[in-house]
Amino acid sequence: MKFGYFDDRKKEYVITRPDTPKSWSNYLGSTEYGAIITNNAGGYSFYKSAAQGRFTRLRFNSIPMDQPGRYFYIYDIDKKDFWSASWQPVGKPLEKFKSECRHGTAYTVIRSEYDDIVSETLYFVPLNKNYEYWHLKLTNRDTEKRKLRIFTYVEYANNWNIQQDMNNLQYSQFIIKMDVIDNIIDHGTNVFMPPRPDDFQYSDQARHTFLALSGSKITGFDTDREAFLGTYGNYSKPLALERGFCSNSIAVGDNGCGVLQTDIALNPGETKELTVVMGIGKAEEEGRKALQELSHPDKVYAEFRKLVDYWHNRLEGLTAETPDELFNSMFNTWNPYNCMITYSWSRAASLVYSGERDGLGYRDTVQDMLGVLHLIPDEARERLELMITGQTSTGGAMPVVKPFAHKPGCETRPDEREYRSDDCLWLFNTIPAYVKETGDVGFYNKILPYSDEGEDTVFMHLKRAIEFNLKRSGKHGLPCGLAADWNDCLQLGHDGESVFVAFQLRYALHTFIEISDLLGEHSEKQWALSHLNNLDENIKKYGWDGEWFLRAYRADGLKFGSKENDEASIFLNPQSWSIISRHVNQEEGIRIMDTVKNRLLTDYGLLICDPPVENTDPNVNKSRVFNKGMKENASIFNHTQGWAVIAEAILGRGNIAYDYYKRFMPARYNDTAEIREIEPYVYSQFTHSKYSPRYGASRLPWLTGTASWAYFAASQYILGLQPDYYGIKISPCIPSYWNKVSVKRIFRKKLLDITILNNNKKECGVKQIILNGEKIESDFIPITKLKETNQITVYIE
Ligand code: IFM
Repeated sequence: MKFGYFDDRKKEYVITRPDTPKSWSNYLGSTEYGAIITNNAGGYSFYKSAAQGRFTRLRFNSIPMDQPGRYFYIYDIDKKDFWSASWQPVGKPLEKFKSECRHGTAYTVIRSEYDDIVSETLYFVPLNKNYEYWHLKLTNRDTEKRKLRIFTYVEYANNWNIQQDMNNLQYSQFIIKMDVIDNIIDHGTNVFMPPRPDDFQYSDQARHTFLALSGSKITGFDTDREAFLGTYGNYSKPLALERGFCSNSIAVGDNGCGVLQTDIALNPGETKELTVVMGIGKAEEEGRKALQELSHPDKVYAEFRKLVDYWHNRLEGLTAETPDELFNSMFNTWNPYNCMITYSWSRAASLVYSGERDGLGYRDTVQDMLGVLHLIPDEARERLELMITGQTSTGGAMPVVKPFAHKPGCETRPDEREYRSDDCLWLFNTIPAYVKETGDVGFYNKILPYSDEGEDTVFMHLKRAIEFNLKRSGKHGLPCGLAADWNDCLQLGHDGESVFVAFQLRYALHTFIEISDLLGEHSEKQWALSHLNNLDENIKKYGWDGEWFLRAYRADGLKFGSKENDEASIFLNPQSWSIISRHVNQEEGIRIMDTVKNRLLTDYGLLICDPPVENTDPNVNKSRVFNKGMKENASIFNHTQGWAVIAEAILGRGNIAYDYYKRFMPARYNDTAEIREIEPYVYSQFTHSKYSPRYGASRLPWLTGTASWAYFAASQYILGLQPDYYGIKISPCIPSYWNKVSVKRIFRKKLLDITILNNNKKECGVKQIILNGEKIESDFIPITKLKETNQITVYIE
């Protein structure tokens, strides 16, 4: 069943009916001022942090999943009927209420029609502002004049700290103080306390937000939640709407809300517009200023245009036209946009990440960056430096880095038991990718502090990451498991050993050798080479299980991911990474990936492991806490799918690589949205596998490492565009039935207009490249040969 479609020209996903199987959401704003909005106008807003800067409420895990939000209630004064400008929360019968939601790049438009009144609400955060607009346009399609009364609604947090607001009611219900100053609502918490601008995390300081309305005269207000909704009312039936007017309540203590009431009369065919502005600061200061900036509706449209141009220009940096339209929708808009949102909010703000996490998880963040480097290289460099300074002088990483609180050189070093074995090794994927994208080779020599003490060049930071894992190697000479090794559930113990991390370490050594060559660091190269040879020996001796690679060892020798295990006897990651790390040769790789196909493939992608864990001691594999077929317990864990695509592409099997890519591509499920349930335009953490009664349903949309790896796999391996230090390699690995692909890529400010021709229906192998009329001898184009604009034709064998 279909609930919407991709409008590629506008870069929008259009939801044509509002009763989607789950709330389908979008994000507004920036890393300064962020917001979530759903197709029914549910959601919440936050400043800097979704955990400690949350100033509006959403009640998590409720029915519906997305309430409350940013609502307009519309009341017909003569008929005494009311509805909302989004289908929910009032929820009029769908035979009478028509609604369409357009989720775009950092904006959402909800258009509805009920009883001859058309409403269209545009929600967005203007660029570089700490406030959001809700712009409402009302049109009367009736033959009679209509007298309408409009009410805004937002519910405020009592404390910007989500935990305090949601749980510590005996305290938080007594610190809110609402006010209305010059018709602007002031939402204050802890207002008698001094503000502490340099200590964002301190929750008991004075904070203010404002809510103002422009374009229509205010005729009433409510700031006390119960006064508006009624003690026994609810969002679908607020007391004030049943009565027809507000009570001008001022909440001091208990719970606050932002309701401004305004009357609008519309002649037949007439349209009127009004704008709400809600943001950070005091009503009489920032509120007044924001209102002044909103002199005319044209101002809103001008800001909106700027926002759309900003986002669309960003996304223009890499686009493709392939024979698969759904690939194009994902690749040109939704996947990079998904990467940007994940980069911005890590795992902290969604309808399921409810703010209990804060800051940037080390491994997740470093991986997330892979998806945005080409879009925002300067911003990404800053973030990369932040993460590098989250590495301690031991070479290991702080598990979480908080951008608003991080003090390099002064952070407490984590306890040995807290280090994850894989964290710093992700730097070997992201740092070279940054340097190759930008050509900023000097970055390797940049000196950055460690989180606790000391400093080093980026090159030496990388060396220390390797040393960290070498030093923490176990009995078999493989890296220790430590607190976790990407898979949070395997209980390897500190001294257990991870074969997956061994492949990461191999990848790190291999990459370090490449960088040493680049920098002319010969002794470092020799150092890395001897460790690489040693590691290869150990992997060969102890990592192989006969038909596939083991997943790990516990310190007492217990194996994970072995034919000796009745459950979870094979894991996907060590197989794909044996190829990514170049440990195995082509022939071995093909054998391994054939085994993967036989053992792990399902309709919706590859299982993370098989069979599921049902009897294994949870002290060995904690994924047993999950029902089988979910999360780390034999689900289709989407984060891992990109690695399998990359592995197949390295092996040159374009048909299989693309088949795997498509199986977890969200857009593929647009027509069966009732099965996938979540948004068909964004990636998710996992899909229920055949072991679950919900086979095919996906969960945890938006904030996931799946986004960056899917994008990286598509751009660097399927389309085969691999930036390098002194040029770019173009080596596609595509399905044989793709005869022509066009790609536009901005690379170091130069436009590459690429046509890939596959007349012989092959899967890979570049026969010839013609660059601006000149024949290139290999699949590598040196930067020196590139002009401002370049016509490139790539002929597949
Ligand atoms: O690698 C982790 C990630 O850090 C958080 N989500 C689950 C993944 C696998 O356990």
